[in-house]
Amino acid sequence: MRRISTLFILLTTLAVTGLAACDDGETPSTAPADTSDGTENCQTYVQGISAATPEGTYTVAISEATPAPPDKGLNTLMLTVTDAGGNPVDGGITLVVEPWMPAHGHGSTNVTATARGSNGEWDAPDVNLIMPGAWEFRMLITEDADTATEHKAVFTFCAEG
Ligand SMILES: [Cu+2]
Repeated sequence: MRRISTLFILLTTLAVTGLAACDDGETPSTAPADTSDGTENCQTYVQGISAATPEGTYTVAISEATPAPPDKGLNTLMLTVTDAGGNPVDGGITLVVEPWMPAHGHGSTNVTATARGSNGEWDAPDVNLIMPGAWEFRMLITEDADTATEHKAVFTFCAEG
């Protein structure tokens, strides 16, 4: 019983902390109920924020986001991909952005990014966050030479709606 109570308090604390982290000045209590799940993982968006795939094979940075921070509706991202040595990756891979809402177990539409051809820059337009709440931005990289292996880097942002 004591163990259950402790777990409950811990989870409650995490939820409150998550909401506070997503607060952009608006009153959290006015947020719809469906934004209260999964928000504990939300990151604060800053230009250039980056995430690495396991083993650091690739690092994906969000060099530009429109709107910034990402929000409900259509989001356009300019991504920068580098390899383990920090070198820009301009080809030889397929980069797909999968929006995913872990609290509800659904996505929206995957977006295949287009390489600009220099500086490791890739465009991912129209990443559609169809509802407010916590969204994972899953960066799925497969190499042309090994399409069976998926390298995944993940950001999580709260869409305020
Ligand atoms: Cu949802």
